[in-house]
Amino acid sequence: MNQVILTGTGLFTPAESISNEELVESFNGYVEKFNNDNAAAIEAGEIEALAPSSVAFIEKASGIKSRYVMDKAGVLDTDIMCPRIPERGNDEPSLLAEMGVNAAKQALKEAQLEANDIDAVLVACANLQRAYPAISIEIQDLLSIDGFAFDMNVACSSATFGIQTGYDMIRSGSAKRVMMLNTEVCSGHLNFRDRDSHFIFGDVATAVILEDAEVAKNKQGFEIVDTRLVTKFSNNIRNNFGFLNRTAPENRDDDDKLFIQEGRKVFREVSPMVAQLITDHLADNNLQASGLRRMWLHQANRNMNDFIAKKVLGYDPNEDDQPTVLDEYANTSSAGSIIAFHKHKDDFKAGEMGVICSFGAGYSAGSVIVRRAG
Ligand code: CO8
Repeated sequence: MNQVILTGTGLFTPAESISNEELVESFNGYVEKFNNDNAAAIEAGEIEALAPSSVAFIEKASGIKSRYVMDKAGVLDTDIMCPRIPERGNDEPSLLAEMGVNAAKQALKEAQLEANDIDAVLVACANLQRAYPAISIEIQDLLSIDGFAFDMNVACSSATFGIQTGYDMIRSGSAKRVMMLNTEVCSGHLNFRDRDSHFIFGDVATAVILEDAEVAKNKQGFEIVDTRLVTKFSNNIRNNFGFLNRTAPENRDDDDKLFIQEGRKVFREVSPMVAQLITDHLADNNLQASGLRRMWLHQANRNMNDFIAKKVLGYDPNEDDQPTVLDEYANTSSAGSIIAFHKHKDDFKAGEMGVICSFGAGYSAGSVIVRRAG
């Protein structure tokens, strides 16, 4: 089997950011208007009054303080509460492809490669903007890459599933150099009128380059020691958006055509599942948790990550053990663990080890053990 090395990462961060204060002010403006407009029906007990959101709740329950978005004005406008992103012509680069190319260029630079050195492109994300042609094939075209490309969706776990797919392709010899991208406009699938979830997500794109170690130019990358994936069906995180929606027009705009979840249940069920996955994965590789320099966890919830890291490491983790980026970026679905890795990997010394771990809808979770080369 060929040895695989991760030689570059890239991050595209949107220009606009929304603070919790701004988001809550907008949400509460909508609530006030809704309750005023429906005062008689609320008084008569026909509909329930909406409750306001709170900055203190959001920060305590999730750790999120702000999120980047592709369109701030549309999200904050109480008459719209959705990003407004004008449709582009078929001859123009699509939004996701453009974001992906931005992240890709940064990753290529770190890997010391030109785009045409790559022979496979994977887009692995939760929110693909169209059915076909694949966003990855469009990115392949925009970067003039030969070879092949395909999209895959494993919701928030897509990055580790994408890394394992690239790793397997390189190990088996079907590709030498794989670019894996996570392009997320989560704001397009978020119900900004839902108090339980309006604060959760943000937009971003990340990129990772995987190479056969024999051809890698950047010798300071991270060797992929092993990968492991797990899935278990659950309806607790669900989005029923899809091509069959038009066949039932009476339900086409219902809330379940956007992100919905039973957040408490997700927290309770997924946290132990992920801790067990990492613990078993380390043990099966004859590794101890004490040998880990860092864990780059999926960025959904601060308390969830503290629980998982404590369970694996056996002590309360600090920011160096388990860095947080969700305070600034919120939950960016598939990209979260890769943002954390991108921003917090350069201080690693040769031989030091870490785990990249993502988890989310499906349920799905993935663990990637890496060791700094060089
Ligand atoms: N402001 C004030 N109070 C609130 C608010 C609010 N905004 N929202 C809820 N409350 C209240 C509730 O009404 C409740 O009140 P009471 O106790 O009186 O009933 C109280 O606060 C507590 O509510 P919860 O139990 O819901 O709060 P939690 O402490 O569980 O926190 C979280 C909610 C933050 C959502 C938490 O449960 C969580 O983070 N869970 C894990 C979620 C998670 O990791 N999900 C993974 C999703 S990622 C994925 O895979 C999907 C990918 C698809 C991407 C789609 C892009 C859009």
